[in-house]
Amino acid sequence: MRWIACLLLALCAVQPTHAMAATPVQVCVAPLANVAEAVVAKAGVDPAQFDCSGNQVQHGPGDFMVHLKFAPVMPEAGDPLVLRTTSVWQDGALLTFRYADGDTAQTEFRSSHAARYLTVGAMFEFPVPLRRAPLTGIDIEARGVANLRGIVLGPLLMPRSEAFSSKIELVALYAAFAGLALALIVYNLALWAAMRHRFQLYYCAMVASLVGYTFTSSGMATILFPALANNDRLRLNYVLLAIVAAMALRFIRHFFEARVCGPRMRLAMGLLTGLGLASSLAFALLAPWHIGLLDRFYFIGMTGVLFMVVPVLISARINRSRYFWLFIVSWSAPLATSLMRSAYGFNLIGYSFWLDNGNLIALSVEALLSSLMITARLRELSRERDHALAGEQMARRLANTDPLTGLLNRRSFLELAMGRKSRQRLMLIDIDHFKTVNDRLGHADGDDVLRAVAEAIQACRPQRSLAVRLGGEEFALLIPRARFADCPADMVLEAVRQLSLPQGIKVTVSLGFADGSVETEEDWKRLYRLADAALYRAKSDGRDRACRATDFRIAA
Ligand code: GH3
Ligand code: MG
Ligand code: MG
Repeated sequence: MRWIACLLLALCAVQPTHAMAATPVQVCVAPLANVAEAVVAKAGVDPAQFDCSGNQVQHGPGDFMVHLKFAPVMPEAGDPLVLRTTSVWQDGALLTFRYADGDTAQTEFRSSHAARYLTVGAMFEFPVPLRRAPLTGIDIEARGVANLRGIVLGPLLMPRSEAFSSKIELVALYAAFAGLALALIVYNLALWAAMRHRFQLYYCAMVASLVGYTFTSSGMATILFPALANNDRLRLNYVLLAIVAAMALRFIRHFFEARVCGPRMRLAMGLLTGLGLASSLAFALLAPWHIGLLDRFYFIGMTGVLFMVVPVLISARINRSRYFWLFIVSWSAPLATSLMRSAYGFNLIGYSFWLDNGNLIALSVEALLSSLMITARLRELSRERDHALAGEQMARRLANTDPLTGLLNRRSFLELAMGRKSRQRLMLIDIDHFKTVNDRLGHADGDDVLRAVAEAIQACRPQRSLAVRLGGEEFALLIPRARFADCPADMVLEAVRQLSLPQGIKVTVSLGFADGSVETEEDWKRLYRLADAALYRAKSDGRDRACRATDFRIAA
């Protein structure tokens, strides 16, 4: 969390370094019908007929005369001026540039041939023709204007060199975003291949549609495909952004645990997604017919999709979702920008370039934070896995060993022993008079004696041999033939005699051994019977000794 806080602070500290040397421009508008043609043509506009309040939207759709007011400006030699405005829905415009000496120049623009003037960032960039006198004003006769957010939005008068360097910055921004989006898609597809979480696919679909939206909303679509009229590019914007929102909602639904989004919530999500997509399609197919209403309908749908996040988050909190905070932290930036866009859609806040392109930055912040979160989550998972592995190993060891002595228990000993074809030696080892030991020392110290004897037997155990506590105070060694010489019976007897035990007592063991294979259950039973008989013999011969089964005849 500390690292994330540092990163966010660093991001906030990054400010655009590019200072625009643009001339401040005031926009005055009037419906074209109100402006006498003669006035426009000869002497420029009559200020009395124009609304310079900046509230352009109140005039609704239609044809307009726009007067751009600024202090007279003379371009430097070799660096002519350009006029930049943000692209809006309109059929066309006739720009009249007015100069101090009364000279004028005109530029005609049509939405269907917008590629000529459209530049990266979806801005119209009109070169200002060079004249000897300073530029004093620009009149724009705009026709078929939807006026959803304004008639002439964000006009800037700047030297061409300035416009060029801001274009380079934008290209860098879009290129960085494209790289990030590609990386996100590849990374999430790879994660999906490994983890098969459905939300990873929706995340990829969301990023891909956001790339599509950026392609159209940045103007790139028209720049690369000049046949695409500017108004049609705007239609695509609506549809692609609705798809982004639909995919985001799908992602959110599957991102949280299934209990977070119940059937009613899922139904509401489906309906809102449908409404969002339907409203975008209605706009794309029907505009400019009732374009203001269609636009309003669209923003209502999209805001509905956005606000669906609220009940989801409440439910995630109530249902104690593990991903609640992860979502809040990484998605706050995209949600905040979407909220701003909704406010802009309802004309509650004014236009800003970053409103249009804020989602790129927001997605970058989201990706960065999500990656850190995923790293933290993976670390947690790998720790959980290590714990589980250690637990499993421990459980296996506990299941296979005798808890008191740590030797094999009878079950695992038989599992390991069975199937040994070659000749084996089975030594049965029984502590002498152990009952007396228990009586003298008590059960707890008796246990210590058992542990000490087990350690002595373990120390004598040759390689590839098995040492087992068969039960009570009876132990066994199973030694392969090649190792017989490494473990003579006397060695075991002596090792037990040498033990230093509680209260300085001494114990001895009796040992009976027999040789044979343990390929089958029958073999085992036979070998055990022989060794047990030998043990019995060792006990009856006086204990603290070893006896070999072949040394005497056993009754069958
Ligand atoms: P022998 O020399 O004939 O083998 O005599 P013994 O007393 O060793 O033989 P017996 O089989 O009569 O007694 C075994 C004793 O071992 C009885 C039981 O209380 C004790 N014992 C069995 N399991 C444990 C255990 O886990 N801990 C302790 N402290 N004693 C045990
Ligand atoms: Mg005994
Ligand atoms: Mg016994």
